[in-house]
Amino acid sequence: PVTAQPSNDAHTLLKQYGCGPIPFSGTDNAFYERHFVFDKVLDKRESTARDQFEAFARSVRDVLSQRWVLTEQIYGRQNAKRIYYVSMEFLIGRSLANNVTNLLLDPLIQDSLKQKKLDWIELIEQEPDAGLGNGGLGRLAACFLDSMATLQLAAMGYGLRYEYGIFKQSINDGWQEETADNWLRHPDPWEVARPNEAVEIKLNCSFELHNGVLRAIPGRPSTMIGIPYDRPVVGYGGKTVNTLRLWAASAADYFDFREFSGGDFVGALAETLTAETLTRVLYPDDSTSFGQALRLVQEYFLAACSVADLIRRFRKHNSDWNLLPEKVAVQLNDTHPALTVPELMRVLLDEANLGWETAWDLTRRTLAYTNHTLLPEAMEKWPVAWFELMLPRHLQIMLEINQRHLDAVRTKFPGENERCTRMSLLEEGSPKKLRMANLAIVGSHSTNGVAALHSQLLRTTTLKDFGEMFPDRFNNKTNGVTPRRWLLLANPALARNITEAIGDGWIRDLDQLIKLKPLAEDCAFLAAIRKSKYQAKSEFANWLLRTSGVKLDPDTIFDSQVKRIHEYKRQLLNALRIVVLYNRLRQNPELAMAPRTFLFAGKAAPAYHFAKLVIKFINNLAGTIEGDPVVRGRLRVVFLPDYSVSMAEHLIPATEVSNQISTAGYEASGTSNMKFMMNGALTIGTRDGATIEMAEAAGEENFFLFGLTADQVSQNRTWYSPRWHYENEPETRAALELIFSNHFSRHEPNVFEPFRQLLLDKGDYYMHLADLGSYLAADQQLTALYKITDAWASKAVLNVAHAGRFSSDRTIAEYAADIWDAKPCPVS
Ligand code: T68
Repeated sequence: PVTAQPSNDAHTLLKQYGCGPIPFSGTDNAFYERHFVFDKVLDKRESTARDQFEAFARSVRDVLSQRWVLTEQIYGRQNAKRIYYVSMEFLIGRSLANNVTNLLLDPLIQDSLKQKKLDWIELIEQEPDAGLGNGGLGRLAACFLDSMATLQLAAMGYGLRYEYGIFKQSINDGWQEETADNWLRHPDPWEVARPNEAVEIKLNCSFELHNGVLRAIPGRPSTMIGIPYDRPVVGYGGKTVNTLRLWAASAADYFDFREFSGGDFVGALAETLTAETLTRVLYPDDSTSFGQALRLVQEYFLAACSVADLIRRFRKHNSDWNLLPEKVAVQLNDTHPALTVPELMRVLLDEANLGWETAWDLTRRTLAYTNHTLLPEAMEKWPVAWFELMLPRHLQIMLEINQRHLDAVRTKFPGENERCTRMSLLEEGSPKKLRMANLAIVGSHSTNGVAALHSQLLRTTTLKDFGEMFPDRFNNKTNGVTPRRWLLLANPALARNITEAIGDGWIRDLDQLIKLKPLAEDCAFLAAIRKSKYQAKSEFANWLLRTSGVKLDPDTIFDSQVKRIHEYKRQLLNALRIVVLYNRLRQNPELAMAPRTFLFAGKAAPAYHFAKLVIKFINNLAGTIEGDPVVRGRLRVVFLPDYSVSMAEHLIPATEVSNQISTAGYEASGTSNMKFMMNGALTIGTRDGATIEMAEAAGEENFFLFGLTADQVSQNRTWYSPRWHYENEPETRAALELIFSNHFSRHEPNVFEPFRQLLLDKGDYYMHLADLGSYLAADQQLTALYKITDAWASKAVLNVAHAGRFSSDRTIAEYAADIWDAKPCPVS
């Protein structure tokens, strides 16, 4: 008979295998070294820098794992109200340093690095940026995750696990080129695949890929599988570890096998291809809606996976469907996940078997919607025919929603047919389309804009009819950014100044920065602030030299504009300012002018030709100035390729002048403006988005505001004549003439002719020329102030002191109180 081993022999039994240098547990080696042996089956001496990063990140993940499990347990046990932030984009960047900071592991890590002779910088640079977003909207979602975890909310992010994030940008001969961002080439140490929690998503058609083009096959229903990949979101202090759940699409196995056994090999393969193609790549267009079918399927996939998952979790702890709005709040990040409305209705009607009235009431009270733009080209509209093909049940539900909605409109505004046409979810025309913004407003209890001006314009102009129909639904939540990543981590020198002066309470409560206010008159503190700025400039210059070979002079003013390239953001206006300054020096080489470095970075959507031409112009401007002995060393223009979260973490702390120069009324909020402010840059900008509120907080005397107001921009523009500026402002004219004379394009004559058309012939829609004069005047004041070093530093301190309001903790606290009705659920 087989006798069981006595249990104390288990140890002896295992011991014979413990033949290497790393014990299974219990020693210091078990923290880091074990990952080479046990995860990778690798001799540490053979490891690459990448292996070392993975092992280190795994060690940090080990530290947080049990709290991660505990967090979910506590939420379950307390049956806490869950917050779901649903977004097609999460622009996370790197996680290693951020997790170490939020876990308060810095001292331990420093020791461990020394002991193991590891270079921290080299280690963290092994991690690719998780670039799962285009710009502000995606980065906001990432800041919100940090704040929700820090504020101990039982929150979760839902998004897509794109295999390729935002494209990599390189510059060739001045032009933008795009390559794929294969960020998951190496195994990602943070993510945890949870195939056991996979969900099934059904479509009423199948797809085939033909030469890279997606073709729908009607009448052949298909099933996709959504597999969750979880990433930890560590709140500051490390108590709460929330989850970002990203869905990956794969083909349903059983469906494949059925096809295989039927002998339809090609059909089965196509099915596999399409399902997996679905989460392959992020759409690289910001502020436009391109209306591609694959994008709509992505959006539905996100909505359907997330609804299935949150309903399963809700049902685990609650049997009464009526509790849904008390236990669940879903925030839709723009209209991209708006199909959550009909999907939740479908579940409540067809799976929970509730009646329409109940289902509708629960849906509306559970969902809330954030709008991020007033640009008409960004408003999503999808052909009705696509829903007929793919999602007929959802179409039926949306048509029923529309009918009831229009009945209500007619009751409130009898006889106003035009109003009904405008407010309908359906846009007549060919093809007939569904308006996702209207769906999101009607299907939720809250619609918010992202800065005071934006919210007001939404309610009174773009969504006026809805503002009148549902006045209580509209509200404002001014954006914010996380001070952990954007100050504590990115700018250690300034963070140290602040902590030495007022303690470290600001890290969780950014309003405490106001305690710095009296120090704006303290010479010693001003000197310290100047010193930390110089240090950040030097570090940025070193980083740039090391990573790209470009050399910067930290004794020049660092003046930055970093953001997606878009006409309304007016990078071209900034370039015109530089051409004017250049002309001044050419005409008068003796002119006293503070030496300056103008930094630009940002990506253009691959199909946005005008934006790409602006990049080309900035690069040619940089080259021409570099080659001109009259201005060399005094003016410098640098376009930094491939802007990313990580680049921003280096550049923002080093910046002294922040350019926020959109045409007033067009930038919903802006968020880099806030990061610059908390890092002690002074802002030169228009009265747009959240910049208005920043200037209000700090006092306009500490800002360099210029240009037309949103009111002036929006009134009928017949008064505006760009030609008038060309004919009557000598500097404007000289700058344009210089461009049109091919001074910046000697080898590519007339390449910048489209600027003439845009600025002079086609009416200059974004009013560059209207604001150029006042921009230059503000610029003059700014450089005059720069010479008085204490006065400059004093304004910088006042800016930092009043940046507290722009913490995403404040924003999230407002969402929690006003929209979600959610309280903290501490994990102790
Ligand atoms: C930005 N929007 C706003 N959109 O432009 C910016 N759009 O003012 C604001 O601060 C920020 O949102 C956060 O509220 C975007 O970034 C997109 O990226 C986008 C992506 C896909 C489709 C449309």
